[in-house]
Amino acid sequence: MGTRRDFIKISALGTAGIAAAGSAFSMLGRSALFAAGNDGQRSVHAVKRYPTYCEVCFWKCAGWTYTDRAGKIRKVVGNSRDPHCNGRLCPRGTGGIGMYHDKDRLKTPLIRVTKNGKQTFVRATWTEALDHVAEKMQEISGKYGPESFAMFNHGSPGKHLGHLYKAFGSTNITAPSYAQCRGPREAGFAATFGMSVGSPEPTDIRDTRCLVLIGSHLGENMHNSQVQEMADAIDNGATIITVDPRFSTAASKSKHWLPIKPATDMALLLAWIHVLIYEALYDKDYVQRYTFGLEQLKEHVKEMTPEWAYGITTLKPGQIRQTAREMAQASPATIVHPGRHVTWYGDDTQRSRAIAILNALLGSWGRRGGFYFKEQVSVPSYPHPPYPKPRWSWKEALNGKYPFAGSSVSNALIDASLPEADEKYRIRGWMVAGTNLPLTMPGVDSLDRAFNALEFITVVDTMPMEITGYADVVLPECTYLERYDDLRTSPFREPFLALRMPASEPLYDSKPAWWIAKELGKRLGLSSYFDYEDFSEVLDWQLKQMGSSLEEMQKIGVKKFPRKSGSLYLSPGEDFSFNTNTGKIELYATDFARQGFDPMPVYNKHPDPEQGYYRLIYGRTPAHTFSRTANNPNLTDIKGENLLWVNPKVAKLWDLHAGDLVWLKNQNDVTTEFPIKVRVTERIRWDSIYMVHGFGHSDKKLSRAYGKGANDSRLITDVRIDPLMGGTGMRGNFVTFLKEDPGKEVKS
Ligand SMILES: Nc1nc2c(c(=O)[nH]1)N[C@H]1C(S)=C(S)[C@@H](COP(=O)(O)OP(=O)(O)OC[C@H]3O[C@@H](n4cnc5c(=O)[nH]c(N)nc54)[C@H](O)[C@@H]3O)O[C@H]1N2
Ligand SMILES: Nc1nc2c(c(=O)[nH]1)N[C@H]1C(S)=C(S)[C@@H](COP(=O)(O)OP(=O)(O)OC[C@H]3O[C@@H](n4cnc5c(=O)[nH]c(N)nc54)[C@H](O)[C@@H]3O)O[C@H]1N2
Ligand code: SF4
Ligand SMILES: [Mo]
Repeated sequence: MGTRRDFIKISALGTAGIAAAGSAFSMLGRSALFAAGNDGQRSVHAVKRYPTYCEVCFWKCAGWTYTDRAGKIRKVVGNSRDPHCNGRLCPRGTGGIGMYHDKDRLKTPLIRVTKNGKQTFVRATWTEALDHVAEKMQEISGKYGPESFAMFNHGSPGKHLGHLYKAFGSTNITAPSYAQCRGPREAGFAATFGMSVGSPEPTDIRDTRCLVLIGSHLGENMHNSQVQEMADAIDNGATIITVDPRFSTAASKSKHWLPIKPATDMALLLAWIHVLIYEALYDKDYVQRYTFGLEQLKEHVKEMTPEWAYGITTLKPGQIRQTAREMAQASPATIVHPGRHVTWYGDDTQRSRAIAILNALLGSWGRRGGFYFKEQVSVPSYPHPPYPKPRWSWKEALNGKYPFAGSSVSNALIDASLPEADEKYRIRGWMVAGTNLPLTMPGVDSLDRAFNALEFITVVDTMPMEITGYADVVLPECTYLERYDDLRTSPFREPFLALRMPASEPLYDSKPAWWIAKELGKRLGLSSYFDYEDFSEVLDWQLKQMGSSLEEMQKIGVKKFPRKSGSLYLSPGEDFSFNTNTGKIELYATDFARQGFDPMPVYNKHPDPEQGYYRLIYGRTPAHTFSRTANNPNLTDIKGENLLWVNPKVAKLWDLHAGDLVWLKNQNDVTTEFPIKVRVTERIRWDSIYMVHGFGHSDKKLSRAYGKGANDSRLITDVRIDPLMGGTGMRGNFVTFLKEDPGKEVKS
């Protein structure tokens, strides 16, 4: 059993720390870092630029980092060759330099110790910290095997540390971008088209004539090129249809806003399918040629008329019919957007299936203005010995649950870390890199219990975020502007590569993840997996295999490659075999049927709030990414806290006024730690309240974010798990208002 792990606020940093090691300079091999910028020389007189790609969100826009004469990073701008951004970064990308300049950054490695019965962190040298991590990894692996280690990651550091984990013998590597984000749509689209959606989504928005957004709030969700393409599509006269209980930015640009009752989207989708089939508006040639199961689907949605859906969604039947007709009119240049954060109500794979089916009926998959066939550059992997074969992985640990999980399920790995987990597949140690689990994972109870049960936790982060408070060892990574990382290769219309290189030496005593992985590898006897001094050697080797070089990429940042997989779209009458059991687009999902799941999506009623409670919904704001930017000095200037959107009717009932501070209590009596300011607005339905996710930080060391706004994650205690792929439905929670601080007695 692990020992109880107190949450340590890093502000309570022990003073008896060990002196920090010398600067990062010598250990990194500076010459390799600065060998080549624009002109190959680092001049103190010239302003210089270095290629990078953004880490503020996972659109990964490529840009240039500019340094001043003293070598200090001054600005980041977009790379005009890059299709992810077309030369323009979003506010978060531009504000990304705030991550580098933030004085609250993690500065040295930290080790948890107990002093006079109290747990605290002491500063450590890298040698001490890495020796300690490697020793614990060996000790725990000696008892339970390397598979007993799980890694939670998001973003670039996970690539390097994941390689270390696989070399060590564990494939229990997971990211919240699956089961807390896009997993259900990947499973739903794969079951339909035999292809998942992936990131960036292959939505051909620039040429679309009708874009349907179902809770997908582009414009607040700032996925760069998608937002730019949407703006162009609007200019070109495309019809936008937005389904959202809130009048989102996208809704304000829409011809039709459908203010749906939350949690009822499935009824709307089925009614739209009904209209397309029963009014014979679907693409007959495409459906006949490419799909399987139209007859079953027709029978299935027979009674699911707009009138039926009206009683569930509160949307007028005329509006449901009209919007279906407009979608059909514009087809195949119609996109029913798959959304991205789709873990809402626990039946999300089936909702995504309904969206996929609509696209199939409209003939938009593989068509201009619908979805294009994406392609990505395949980067050769740097030579290393084969990975050992683990005795078990997250798949076995699932024990038959979530048969359509195409990627590891973070929440299932947390469950596998609990004392009651099957001993055979129990997780004993974690490494967490680039994910702030206390604000990311719903159901904080399980997370707390896992923290207490684990024998060892290492956290690799750039900031003293909440997750670091649970670590035994904290390893400070330098920011993305100060390091090399893997080449960015993402599926797009054309294959592209982008390079990230350091524009400055790492500030303080921080290090890149590739170096951390390599140094741990050395201590674990895995040096043969890290056969290089500097990561730039790996990149150069890979680039040379592809007919480029590090030198070339340092000059251009982004390189385009010719498409090899054929056309972006299906050609008229083309024979095409989809990667499904039937070789067709499956309106009737044969795999789901085989495993005992509904082969066609079914509407199930979700619970409504009790009297006096409102559904908690949340989303994004253009200037922030989750919690990772909440303390960013450039971005807190734009927006420093989240607000609580309350409908005027509700505000009147509760005597709430704009600017009032309230606390929230959920259906399980869990309350927010900090108050949130009320915003009274007609832009939200009366049955829901809304806030932007990522605020309400509880770590005092985050000097700008501490106590600002409310943390939605804390209130998400009722988690509806998707039985097909394990996604955590987070929108079945209800809250009421408290005008007094519920923690007052405890605090005084
Ligand atoms: N309640 C609620 N929960 C959610 C969501 C929601 O909307 N509401 N959204 C869900 C979705 S869609 C997603 S994708 C996930 C996102 O979940 P996360 O990716 O976990 O999001 P963040 O909270 O931003 O955590 C990022 C962490 O990475 C650290 N970090 C930033 N840059 C670096 C770096 O370069 N190196 C290292 N080592 N660390 C770095 C930050 O300091 C921070 O601790 O959350 C999911 N969870
Ligand atoms: N600026 C910014 N942009 C981001 C991010 C960020 O942190 N900041 N994060 C990125 C990531 S990882 C992701 S996954 C995406 C997420 O972005 P999306 O996939 O667009 O967003 P969601 O969080 O799924 O949806 C939020 C919207 O759903 C609405 N909604 C709530 N309940 C319902 C309902 O029952 N039905 C319907 N139809 N709508 C409902 C909300 O009112 C809100 O407008 O954003 C990405 N882009
Ligand atoms: S969309 Fe914005 S935050 Fe995301 S990668 Fe691009 S510039 Fe960075
Ligand atoms: Mo996400």
